Amino acid sequence: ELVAIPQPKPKPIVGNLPELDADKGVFRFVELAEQYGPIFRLQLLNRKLVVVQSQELVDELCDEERFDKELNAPLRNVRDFAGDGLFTAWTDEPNWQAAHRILMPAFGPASLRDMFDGMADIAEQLLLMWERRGPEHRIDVADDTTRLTLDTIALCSFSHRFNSFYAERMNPFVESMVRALVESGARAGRLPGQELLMRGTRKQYAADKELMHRVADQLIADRREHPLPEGRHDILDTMLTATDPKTGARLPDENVRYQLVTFLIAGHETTSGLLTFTLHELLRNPDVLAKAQAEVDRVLGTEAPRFEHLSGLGYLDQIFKESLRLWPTAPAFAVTPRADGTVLGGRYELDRDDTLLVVAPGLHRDPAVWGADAETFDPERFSFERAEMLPPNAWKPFGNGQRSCIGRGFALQEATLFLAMLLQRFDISAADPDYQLKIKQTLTIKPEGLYLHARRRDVRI
Ligand code: MNH
Repeated sequence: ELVAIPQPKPKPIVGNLPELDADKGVFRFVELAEQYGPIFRLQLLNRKLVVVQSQELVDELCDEERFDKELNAPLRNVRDFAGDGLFTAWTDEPNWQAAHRILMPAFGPASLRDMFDGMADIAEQLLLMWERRGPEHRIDVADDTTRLTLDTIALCSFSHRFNSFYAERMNPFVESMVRALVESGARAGRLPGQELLMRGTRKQYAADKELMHRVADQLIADRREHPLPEGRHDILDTMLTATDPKTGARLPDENVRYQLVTFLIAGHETTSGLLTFTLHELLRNPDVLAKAQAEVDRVLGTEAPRFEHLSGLGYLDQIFKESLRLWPTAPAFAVTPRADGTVLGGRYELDRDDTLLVVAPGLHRDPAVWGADAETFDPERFSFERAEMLPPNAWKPFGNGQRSCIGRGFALQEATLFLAMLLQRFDISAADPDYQLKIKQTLTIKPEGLYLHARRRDVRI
């Protein structure tokens, strides 16, 4: 009853590498599933990968007793600069467990309430800028939301202001980070030894890594020199001073540096991507946009937004969930079997050293769960009644279990607040009505070339 996992015919040396397509990125896996089904094996140079994209099989992979997070090739490269920070640590590393215990509460509900004002502060800056530029200005959505989310994570977790809206160019940290992430992905697809020939690329990468570490070390040094006033706390404080409830130990300084880099990376690329995809969908779905704006008007009216308003914005929450279904901005995560002889779906035998890649854009279009119209953007899929009916592990934009996203609540609060403030004050429209979605992939995915117009509404807040 055991059957072989389907695999495209491999070529000598490169194996199935020619099946991939840098332009299509992770969506190439979704295409390959049409031909090879919801599970297939790829041999990529000297690595092997099992790609899984059906709810039925992913549900098994989410059983943490049987599978653990794996650092697949791009993530191992990211580990070169993000070290044993939460995102790139192995589950059994003591520093992952300690940081997990110390930092989880720091992103819990009580902390999120404290971070509300910081989030509103940065959102206010961006919206004021849009108002001043006027309704004719072509707003570069990905660029401006990246500034928003970078400044927000830095202010809310480290009490540091990057002031990205005052700079012509993208913050140097972001430039280095984006280049280093692209390089991490590219390295995974190069032939052994190929890098040795690429002197310029290696030099740039080394400089980018150095800059990211310098920014993080500077933040730590600043804080040691200038502690927060009595009674104020932030995440950086927690990282530097909190002790692990289990061992009583503090996080080593080097690990704090890696956590800072990790939070700056993980904390803003994905959320700005979420906002950009969501605005793209709102611009092409006028009914959804109108309904969202009506909800904002009903809940906020002309009041300045408060934390208490957020729980009333249920339709906005459905919109973000549906956006993350079609466009999960961290589009894949990897797991590996804990034991030898693990069998998946009762028929596919796995090797202990197999890497199984859960490809969320494929999973999130599984017709058995989402129907034949899986490509249609429809926030009603996440109405309370319908969301309750979804089978387990059908929707995984934040990863799985203990290794799932620590910033989920943070990201959704930030995105909800920003969208609410935007719709309360502005009517938005597409700057290019014929815009065709073009996705740029680093470690995350983000629309490229999306522009909108924002016209101030006649509301006094
Ligand atoms: Mn986030 C892990 C998606 C926002 C910090 N995040 C993950 C994983 C996914 C993910 C998927 C699991 C990766 C894996 O299994 O290899 N994260 C997102 C998305 C958004 C997001 C789609 C926004 C939308 N993440 C954020 C924000 C922060 C953050 C904001 C910081 C404030 N994420 C993390 C960290 C981890 C993580 C840290 C690693 C957690 C762990 O393994 O302990």
